[in-house]
Amino acid sequence: MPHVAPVDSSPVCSPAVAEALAAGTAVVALESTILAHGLPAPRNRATADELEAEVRALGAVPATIAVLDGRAHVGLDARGLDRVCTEEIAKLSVRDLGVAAGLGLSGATTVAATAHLAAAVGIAVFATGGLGGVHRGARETWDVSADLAALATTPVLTVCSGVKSILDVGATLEVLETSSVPVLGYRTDRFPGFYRRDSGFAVPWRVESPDEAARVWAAHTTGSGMVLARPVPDADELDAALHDRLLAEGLALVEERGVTGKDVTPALLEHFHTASGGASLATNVSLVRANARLAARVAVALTCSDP
Ligand code: PSU
Ligand code: MN
Repeated sequence: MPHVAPVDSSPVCSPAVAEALAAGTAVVALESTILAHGLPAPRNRATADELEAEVRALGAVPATIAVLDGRAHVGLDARGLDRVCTEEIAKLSVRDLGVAAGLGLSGATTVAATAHLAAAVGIAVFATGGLGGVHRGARETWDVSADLAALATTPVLTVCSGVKSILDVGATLEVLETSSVPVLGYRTDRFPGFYRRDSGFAVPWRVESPDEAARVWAAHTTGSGMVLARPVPDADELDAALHDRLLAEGLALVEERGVTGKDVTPALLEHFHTASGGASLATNVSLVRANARLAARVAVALTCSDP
């Protein structure tokens, strides 16, 4: 006899997303940690709307993903977006989804958790800002984002602007290779470094169009995810000297305050945003919007290539 009432932890799709999936219309998953823990209020709420509008304008349906009161939602309404952007909610990676469901908690989903939930309902394309990865000093701290493990086992194409230089970029690319996750540069040979167009590392492959990316994704059948890395638009790249100063300060701050674990990324982001007088925020919003557009174009190309 079970002593515990069953908990329904399956994700629920919004009517628009459910309809699009049933009809085979293009759908793009959007992440919520970037809204709840990556961007300050009230800019986060405006960005949430802008991202969804970018996707819709290109003929795809946006599906922002988060957990509300224990239930994973794929596609949020205005009220859901309000909650993600204003409430003090948890940051949920894949391992936390069952905890949130069991305890009835709300939380924003990371790249890992968003990709997991997207794949669970049959969404193949996902747009975000930056991936989590191998942190500097991981040799001692073992701090390697669960985003990398999720990409290894979750068949979702993630459109992003690479990883921040707050991470060990070379080690992150090595783990992606070990995990059999292909990395494609979008019209670039260089792996982007989020605020900067070039992280200093090369990408193994390059595609020139959404169509080419869609063809590669359609031919990728090994079960892992794929990264489509699009650098921030030229005009919005953060100044190199400013970037290097913020990075050095941010890393020192985290060390000094003893910030660890899942609080490291939000703490560094907040330092960038406050200490750059809004410049890093403009870069951040610009690149996520560009990634949402590219993801929408790839999702649409994928529906056109369906037999
Ligand atoms: N990198 C960014 N912005 C972000 C994140 C990463 O440039 O907002 C967020 C994403 O949600 C990512 C998560 O999935 O941080 C990774 O966190 P951690 O390093 O704790 O795994
Ligand atoms: Mn971590």
